[in-house]
Amino acid sequence: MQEAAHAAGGAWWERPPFRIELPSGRALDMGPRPLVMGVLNVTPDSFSDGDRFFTLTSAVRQARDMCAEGADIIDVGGESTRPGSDPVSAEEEKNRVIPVIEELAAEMTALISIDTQKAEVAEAGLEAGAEMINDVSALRTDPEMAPLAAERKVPVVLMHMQGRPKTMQQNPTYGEVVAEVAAWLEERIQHAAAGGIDEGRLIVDPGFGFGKALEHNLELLRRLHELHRLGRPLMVGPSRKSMLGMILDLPADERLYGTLATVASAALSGCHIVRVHDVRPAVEVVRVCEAIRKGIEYTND
Ligand code: 9MG
Repeated sequence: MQEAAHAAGGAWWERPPFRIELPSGRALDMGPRPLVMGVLNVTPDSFSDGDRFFTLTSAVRQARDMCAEGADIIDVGGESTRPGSDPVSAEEEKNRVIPVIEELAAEMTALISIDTQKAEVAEAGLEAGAEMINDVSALRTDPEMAPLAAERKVPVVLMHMQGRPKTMQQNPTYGEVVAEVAAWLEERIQHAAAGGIDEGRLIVDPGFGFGKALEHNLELLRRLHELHRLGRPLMVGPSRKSMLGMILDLPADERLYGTLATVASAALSGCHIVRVHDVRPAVEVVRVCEAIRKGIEYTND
């Protein structure tokens, strides 16, 4: 009965369980509750005063804080994907993220994810200790990404984006946004599988804010459970995004409460991973959502 409900798009509160084994022997266990992924942007506008050591120590400190607050995964990225942003070279991206990943891998129990669209950066990240790839281009930017992920047998996040970061917010257009995002993600799943990646290692993400107007983001969030039909774990990254700024008329650093409303909605819709800047509040929201979903006996999962 439950399976039939998922096949039909799922009852909105259900979360189909998934477990992805990692080459290290660990596993991403996405059954009991949504995992919380902390955002670690190692970009000039996030820490740097021009001094690489300052950036490294600040980034490592922030990652430690996020782990202490309960992050399950730290997503380390060295290239901004904000609307209007320009790409950076693989060399520069590696210079930013690899020293950070090396430090974190030596001391951290949280899983490290590398947020990049470039196989060269992903490979260096995996060598440095990352165990997961978050590719916002869903393997479209670099043809070497699929063979790398296939060979390394790591989980890969395939995120939906209409257009490219430089221009994606200029005039996003959809007929039926949920159906189109689902069909696009299905095509990327097939592409990844054809490239040799085990389907069981794929995670899908509707890509809030990536080539979407406010109405598209809201509809995707409201109908998130329908993406369970894809048969893969669902990740979301609504944290501090402009959709919240549009609703609340607040700058990015004042969108915490708005972010938490979206985290609660996604958690109650059965999503598997929430990508956030503010880890502790998200961990608390997720725990309360689980208590609502399952009852008090499950709150310590
Ligand atoms: C890197 N990055 C920024 N926003 C994101 C989102 O919504 N999802 C994923 N997977 N990555 C994101």
